[in-house]
Order: sequence, then C-alpha cells, then structure tokens
Amino acid sequence: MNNNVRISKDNDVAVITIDNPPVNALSPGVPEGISAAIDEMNSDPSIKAAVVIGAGRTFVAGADIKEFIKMTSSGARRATLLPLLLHIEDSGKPVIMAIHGNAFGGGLELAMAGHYRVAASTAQVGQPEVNLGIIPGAGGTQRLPRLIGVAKAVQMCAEGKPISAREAAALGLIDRLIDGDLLEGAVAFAREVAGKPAPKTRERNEKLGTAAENAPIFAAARDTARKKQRGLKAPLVAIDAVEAGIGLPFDQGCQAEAKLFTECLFSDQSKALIHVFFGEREVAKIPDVPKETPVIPVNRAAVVGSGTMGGGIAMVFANAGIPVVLKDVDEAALDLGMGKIRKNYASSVQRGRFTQEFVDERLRLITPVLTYDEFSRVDMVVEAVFEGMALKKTVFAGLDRACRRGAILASNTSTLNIDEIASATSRPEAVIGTHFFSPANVMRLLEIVRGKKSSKEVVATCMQLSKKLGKIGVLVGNCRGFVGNRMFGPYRREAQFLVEEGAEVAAVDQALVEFGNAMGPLATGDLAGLDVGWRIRKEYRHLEKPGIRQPFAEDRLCEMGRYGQKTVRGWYLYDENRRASTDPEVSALVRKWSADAGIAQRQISAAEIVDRCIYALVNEGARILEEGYALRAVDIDIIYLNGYGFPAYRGGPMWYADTVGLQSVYRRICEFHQQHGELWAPAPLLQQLAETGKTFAEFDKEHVAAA
Ligand code: 3H9
Repeated sequence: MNNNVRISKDNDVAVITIDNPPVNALSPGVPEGISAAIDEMNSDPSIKAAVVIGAGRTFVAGADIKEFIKMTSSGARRATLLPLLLHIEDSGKPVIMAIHGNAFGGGLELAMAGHYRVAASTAQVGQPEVNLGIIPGAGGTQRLPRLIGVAKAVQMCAEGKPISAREAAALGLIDRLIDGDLLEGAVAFAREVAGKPAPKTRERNEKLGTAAENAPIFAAARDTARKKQRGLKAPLVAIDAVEAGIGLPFDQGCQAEAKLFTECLFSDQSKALIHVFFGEREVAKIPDVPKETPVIPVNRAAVVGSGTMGGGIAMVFANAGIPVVLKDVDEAALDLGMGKIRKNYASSVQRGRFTQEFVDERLRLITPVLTYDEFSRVDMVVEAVFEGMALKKTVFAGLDRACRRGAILASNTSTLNIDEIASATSRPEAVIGTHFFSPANVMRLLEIVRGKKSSKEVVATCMQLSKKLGKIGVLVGNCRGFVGNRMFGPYRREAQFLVEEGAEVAAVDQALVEFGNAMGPLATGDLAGLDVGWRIRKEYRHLEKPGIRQPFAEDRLCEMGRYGQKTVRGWYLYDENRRASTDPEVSALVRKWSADAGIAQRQISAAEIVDRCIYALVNEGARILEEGYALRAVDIDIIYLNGYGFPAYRGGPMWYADTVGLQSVYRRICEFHQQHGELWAPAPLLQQLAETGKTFAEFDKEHVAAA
C-alpha cells in the first residue's frame, strides 16, 4: 500500500486512513493510494463498506498547494482529482467519509464523492479556494449545490469561509454528527448503511432549482462579491462555475469548472495569493530562533495606558482568554478608557460578531487599576502611553521595579528606539517592541521589534503569542518607523508631492483605490489624524538633509487646524457621518502654495500616481531588506497586506514589483530620480537585483539558504 494511505479491517468494514502530515493534503501519491484502497476493499468479499478517515489532526486540508506552484512555474498540467472522485462514487460498496479537523477544498470535494459523511461536531468544512485566487477544481462547484442547494453553495464557493460541522449537518452536507470516538461512530454508521443502495452525490439533482429561481441568487452573489471582495476575480469565476453547471449534465459541468479552475490557477492573482498563503506561515520562522526555543508562558498580562491603543490591546488579550490589568494615571482617564472598551464590545454584539455572554466574560478579564501593585503577578506588560521618549523611559523604569524577573516588558511604540527604551531598565533582554495597529482589536498585524539585547526566549514568546492573540506577528528590526511606517513615509510623501504638482486630491486617492488599496493615502492621513505626522516631522526636522524637497501641504493644513476627520476638515470635508467630500478650498490653497514655491503644474495620469506611490514603497522596502531590518521580502509583503490595506491579490509591494519585473521598476525609479532628485535614489539592492535579472523572491530563497 502507498506510504500515505493505508487500509485496515474492522471486521466487515474497511478503514482507509490518509496519513500525509501535517494536514493530509492530497499530494502526489495520496489520490492514487485512496484509489487503490477502494479497489482493494471492493475486491474483498468479506468487506461490506469502507470508512475514509484522516490520521493526525485533520481530515484533508485540500490539494497540495505546493504542487500548484510547481505547475504554474513549469507550465506542466497534472492529473486532476476528478477520476478518483468518480471512482469512489461508483464504488459498489458504500464509502463513508469520517471528518475531523478540516475538510477544506479538495478535502471537501473528496468527502462529497463519498456516499455519506459523518463528522466530529468540532470539525469545519469549506471551499476556501478563492482565498488562493482559484476556484474548487474537483467538482466542488457541482457537487456542493446538489447537497446544500444553490444559494448556500454559491456563498461557500465565492466567499471561501468555512462552516461548522453543525451547520453542515443542518444543511444536509453531513449525514451524522458523532460524539465520542469518530472512527467507532463511522464504522457503526457504515454497518447501518451497508447493503442499502448508496446515494451518488452527482445524481442528486433535486436541490438544483430552476434557471428562473437561481437567477436572482447569482445576481445577488455577484453584487456581494464585487463589493466585499473588490478586485478579486476568483469569487466571480466561482459563481460562473456553479451557474455553468446548473442545467448541464454533471460531467460537462465538471469540464466547465476545470477550464475555469485552470484559468484562475495561471493568473497573477492566484500566484500572488499563494505567495501570501506561504508567506503568512514563513514569517513565523526566524533563522536564529529555532522552533525549540523555550517560551515564557503568558497567563496574565498588563497594559499601561488606557487610551485608544491601550484599550484595544487589553481587548486583544481578553479576547484570547488572558486576564489583563489595565493601568492609567487617574480615575477619569481609566473611566474613559473602560467606557471605550465597553462601547467597542457593545458594537461588536450589535453587529453579531460576539454574543453578549462572550463579551461579559471578556469584560470580566479586564481589571482597571491605578497602581503597579498587580504588576508583580503578570507575565507580560505592554506599554501604550503617549509617544514620547522621556515618558516611555519613566514608565519602563517603573516597570523594572514593579515586575517580576522573567516577565516580558513590551512597548507599543510606533517610532521610538527600543534600545533606548530598554536602557531605562536593568533588564534590556526582557524588552521588546510590540507594535499593534489601530484599531488594535481589529487589525491583524503585529510588528515585533527586536532590540539589540532582546532575548531569543522573548522573541520566540512574542511570535508564538501573536498567533494566540489572533494576530500575524512579523519580526522587524529597530529602525525609525520600523518596517511598515518607515515605508509609509515615502509613500505618503509622494501622494503629497503629486498634489503639489497638480493632481487633484481625490484623483490621487482614487488611483490607489483602483489599484486595490483599501483607502487612498490622503484619506488615510485624514483618518489617522494629519497632526500625528506633523508632530513627528517637527520632532525630527533637525535630521532632514538641507536642500532636499519636502512636502509642505499637510503641514500647512495642520497649521490651519485641519487635522482630518477629527476636526471634520483635512484633505477632505466630513459630514456628521464621517462621509468625505472634496473641498475646493484645499485645491485652491494647494495651487497657491505650489505657485509660491515655484512648482510647475501639470496633468498627472493615474498610472503615474500609482508608480510614484507604490515604487516609493518598493524602493524603501529594498533598503530595509538590504539593511536587514526585515528578514525577507515576503515579511514586508505580509506587513503591508495586514497593516496597510495593500490588496492581497497583488501579493504585497515586493511581490508586485517582482510581477512587474524589477528591471522595469528600477528603470522607472531612475526616471523619478532624474526628475525629482535625491529622494528617489534607487536602493542599491534593487539595482543589483535588476541588473542580475533576479527577483525579491529569489533574494529570499538565497538569503534563507545562507542563514
Ligand atoms: C484545493 O484544494 C483545490 C481543489 O479544489 C482541488 C483542485 C484540483 N497544501 O496553516 P498551518 C501546510 S486548494 C500544502 O500552519 P494550522 C502549511 O504551509 C487548497 N501545504 O496549520 C504549514 O506548513 P509549514 C484548499 C499545506 O493548524 C503546515 O501545513 N485548502 C496545505 O494553523 C501547517 O499549516 C486550503 O486552502 C495545503 N493544502 O491550519 C486550506 N495546508 O509548517 C489551506 C496547510 O511548513 N490550509 N499546509 O509552515 C489551511 O487553511 C490551514 O493550513 C489549516 C490548518 C486550517 C488546514
């Protein structure tokens, strides 16, 4: 028998076990193994039925995604799963799929080819392919509507979100939920159905509905996909695939699906999203901090500062079930902070994200305090006070006195030097940056800033903790702005320059929204508060090289008290619902300021806007990479996708540059260098990669191999 699939007997029931760790993906050899096992049980007269089950933590997490990379990079087509699935469905004896963990993608397609499905109630099933820029490619868009009806099938294939086994059972996708031992329950079920006619999913047409009934379902699904998954092609293609199958015989539906699947697989969007899938897992790997590094158990936490960030961070700990003390300097500040937390939770209940019971439990985990008394009992503190070095140092000196040895002392600073903060303590090895993004309880990104002396245990703990907190932790070095904000500076600088050179405010934002960004750079400034950057610029002005062009428009807007949304005026005007409208006064002012500064006005295309802003990210990203402040180009991509609204289907700024071609990117940056001067000096690493015909992805591979 195949190494990854084995067959055993439980008296008259065959047990076919898929054992391809870690997630039983359908890698080459596994489908063949299942097929051979089906043949073996069919040819054994003592066997009446078969149970297919996964070894280890899950049923089957889908096709092997690594194989897709091999296919698209070599252009080679590989065998599809369809013949195996027909083979199972045509088996003379019933095949029962026993699901625990996940049946995702090809895993669910495999399960649907069985005659029955039983599941542990903790299991999840789904067709998440759209998250990889593809669609189900082994009959998922054809079998799923036959089991659960068109509306729900379209939703699952287009949105890619899994459902619980309980919901699947209610929909008719799972035939029985099994409490207790899954295999035992599945074998008992197999005996109940053995000898009875086995239903083939592909022949169950009764839930398919008519064209007239389905038309509004497809129209509504397309509408939702265009709004909620803006720019992503796969959801629309998934809907097309389901629609194509209705009214066609099953095998022709599968052929239509296979064609659409292949088109998606070879698209740039799919390549980018697969890069993101592996990238999100890659960032957890730190070359000099091996998996075995001991971690510090974080069972109790503390947050200093109950402002917007501090309150959000306290919620993050509470949401993960970790009790947290939240400290502020006086009762009024603390009441305000706790009030905001309650309001946030109430709105989550209103939106159906959390139940009231869950929220009550979480609130019980947050203890507001005014002193450091409780701090001797916590394993980790996150400081989230006002962004100023002197204050941070005072807080850290206090933490040094209050916390037990071995506790992690983290700062949520977004710009300040972690080593300097650490110098205020007697234990710099315990100090690290944990840069949450606002709103902290929502945004997935956590930049973990490694100080010169941060210990490996502290790094490993924060990386592991990020997953428990529902975040994606990316390790970055201690430079000004770290990775995300350091790149964001040049990006927003270019947005301002473009306006100063003649582009309309809305045109700059629109070009980047059409590129796929969640928001334009100027609207983002208004949301965050233009005064934040203004204050930082004032603090660092003495570091600017003289004679180098600096944007001025935002500083002038701030001087006029136009801080953005909070003052209902910034780049835009805001109504009471925070809806933005363009402000002719801003256009006129910028034109005047630009004329005074002697900046020539011209028509600027959307393509130039995108190149200027996005290549500013890429150029700075290349410098960061070269200087070692990010471990890999993919780390930068993951930061941008999870913290800055960069479109996942473009893979992140560095992947996007690879897709465009580094030679073209480099040439364009050289043009900007000539036109706009020193700020556009190309990063040496970019130049080197472009000149040697390499990509950032190749740089990553060589770099990891060398580490
Ligand atoms: C598909 O099925 C298309 C079909 O229609 C068929 C068409 C013909 N392949 O996430 P984790 C690796 S498309 C290869 O950390 P967790 C992962 O890289 C597929 N590798 O664990 C990691 O490796 P490493 C549709 C895979 O417990 C390790 O397994 N299916 C695959 O947090 C552990 O993963 C999906 O999109 C795979 N399919 O989460 C599901 N899956 O340790 C994708 C995982 O070296 N997978 N790996 O870094 C998931 O969503 C999560 O992995 C899962 C487990 C929820 C299963």
